[in-house]
Amino acid sequence: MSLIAPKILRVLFAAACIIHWAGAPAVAQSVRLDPVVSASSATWVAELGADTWVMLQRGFIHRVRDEALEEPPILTTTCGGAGEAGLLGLAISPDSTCFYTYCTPQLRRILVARYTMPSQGEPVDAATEEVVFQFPRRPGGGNHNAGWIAFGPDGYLYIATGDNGAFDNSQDLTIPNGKILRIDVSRDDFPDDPLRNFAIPPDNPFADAPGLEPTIWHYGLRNPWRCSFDRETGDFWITDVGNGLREEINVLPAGTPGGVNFGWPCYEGAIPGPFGDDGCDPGAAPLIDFPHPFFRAIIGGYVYRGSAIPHLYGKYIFADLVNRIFTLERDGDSWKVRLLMRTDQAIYSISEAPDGELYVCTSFAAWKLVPDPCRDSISALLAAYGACAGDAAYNADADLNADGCVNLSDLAEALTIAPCGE
Ligand SMILES: [Ca+2]
Ligand SMILES: [Ca+2]
Ligand SMILES: [Ca+2]
Repeated sequence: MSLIAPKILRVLFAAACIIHWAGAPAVAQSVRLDPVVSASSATWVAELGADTWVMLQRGFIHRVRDEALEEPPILTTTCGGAGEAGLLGLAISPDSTCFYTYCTPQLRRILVARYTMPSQGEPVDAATEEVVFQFPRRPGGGNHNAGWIAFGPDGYLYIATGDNGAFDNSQDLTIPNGKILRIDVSRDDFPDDPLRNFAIPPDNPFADAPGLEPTIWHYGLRNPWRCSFDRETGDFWITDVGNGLREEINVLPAGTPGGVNFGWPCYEGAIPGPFGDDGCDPGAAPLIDFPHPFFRAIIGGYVYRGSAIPHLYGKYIFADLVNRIFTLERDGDSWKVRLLMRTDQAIYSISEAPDGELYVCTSFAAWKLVPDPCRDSISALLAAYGACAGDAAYNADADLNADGCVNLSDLAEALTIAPCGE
């Protein structure tokens, strides 16, 4: 992997301004991706106090130091991989005393492991690793491993698993593959089973169903690679990567009971699945689905609850693998999708900082989504160009040198605003 100077990356990723405005208050409208670190195949960025961690698919977690991956890694695991396998998910416990990883050892198993949180600046003590849940990958190929894990508002650990390339797994309620799982990591209901070290929440839909997999919360998913809880409302956003026709976004209002069937493989998005839909449980229709080839693989994100980019507040931010980030917002009874920006690297993952700001992992770097005041200033300047005080088009916010007219001298001022002037 070549190290690309952050400044060059910044130019490569100059964001598209999505809304032109004139005479509007100075509210951040434009965004860009600010480089955090060059890193190939990063799958997650986590912020822990003053530390930033970047998790790599090939099995490592590094701290970021001076805009580089600090060596050695703070954690080296034996379950790195490539393609859709490897170290895929990371969750911090609500009390920040430990963290959890999701990975695919030798492509034979799915492993959720727990580690004690290190002190700031210290490496992870690998000897603290504990198996939380380990179960077989199903035969079918190396793909569709999903891998998102997070604690829900109810304190339970949610685990998104894929169908492992064998479609029928998703409707098979005796196995944990192709599902959203939900477990209580504070207790062990299986003292005789070293591969199940958790308890079953009593309201899991199959908690007491003989022969069925009690960890299942929802099912009928193909490859729910990235999901999230809205930190303000508790709504549960689940994206499912499609087969060859549709990419889908689902949302469940907070408090929705378990047992939702998302339809795969009877349905791919809102249309019949690869074997048709005869005799299928209609299940839950997606909130929205996107056809191929307009979309390639959906990368689920978050409802933005940060403060740096006010106009994104409350909008769901998500991506397509092939180079675009979008917003989704409610518009009366329907939902409106807008292009937020394009990138020139594949987008792998979006993660959320404790303050609600968002990180984005692409093929060769990790980034933070930030406002772009330079682009906002230039947009305002163009809209008011040539206007002087008293003219209808005049905008004092665009008159950056406050001489009463918006002209080239203001452009010179605008170019001193970060990041234009860097
Ligand atoms: Ca056990
Ligand atoms: Ca579905
Ligand atoms: Ca001026």
